[in-house]
Amino acid sequence: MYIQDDGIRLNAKLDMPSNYRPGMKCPLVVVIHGFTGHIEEPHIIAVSKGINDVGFATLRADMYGHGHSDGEFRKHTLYKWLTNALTVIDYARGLDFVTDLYLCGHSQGGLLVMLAAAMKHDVVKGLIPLSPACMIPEIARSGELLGERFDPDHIPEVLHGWGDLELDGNYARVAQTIHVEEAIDRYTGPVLLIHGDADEAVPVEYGVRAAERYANGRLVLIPGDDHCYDRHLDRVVTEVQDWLRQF
Ligand code: FER
Repeated sequence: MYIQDDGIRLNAKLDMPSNYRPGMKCPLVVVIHGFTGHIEEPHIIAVSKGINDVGFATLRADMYGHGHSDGEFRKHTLYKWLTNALTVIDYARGLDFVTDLYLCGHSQGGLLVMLAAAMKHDVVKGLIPLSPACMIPEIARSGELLGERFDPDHIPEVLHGWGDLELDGNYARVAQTIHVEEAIDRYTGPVLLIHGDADEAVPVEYGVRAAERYANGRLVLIPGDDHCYDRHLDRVVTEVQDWLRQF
């Protein structure tokens, strides 16, 4: 199905709890993928399915320029993703069976849900950033994205890196304006932050620092695991399930 966001179609999948019966009401978790990711990645599916198995619906959505949503990859920015996320959250809140709303996101999607939770702190019951890419704003300001250096005060029209990836320079201009600490301070609800301590894409220190700054944060480190949990995905799913069971 598609969720319309001002003319941009966002590809989304709604999955009901495994024990769902018609007429039942239940909480829902919005689940967002990372940079270059999409809603059918193994770690996104596994986490979503695990959430369904403890009685929560999930709404997975491809953000602008990713998966089967509209928009060009190279033109995506965190602002476009943020307005997408606000639209998806409002869509979820409008579903008649939904009680409480939670947000979960991986990597750039983890950063995104941290920003969205700050903006919607009055309606987001809980937040689950998975290996959140909290360093993006900071490294954009210092002039390094996609593993390549650039002049942060004279951002090129196009950023190149990581093989043949290309990003509009506006990606960096947008990222430079974002202040993660302010977003963290604006969300005081419960937070479960999970990070592999051998993450090759987002240094684990960023996850540790973010979790410690949250007023109500719980940090789970996955020993020896990488950015997409290739070694201990089951452990990640179990941690998410155990945390959600308290609600
Ligand atoms: C970068 C490092 C990490 C970057 C993006 C990411 C655009 C995001 C990673 C992810 O979401 O998995 O330099 O530049």
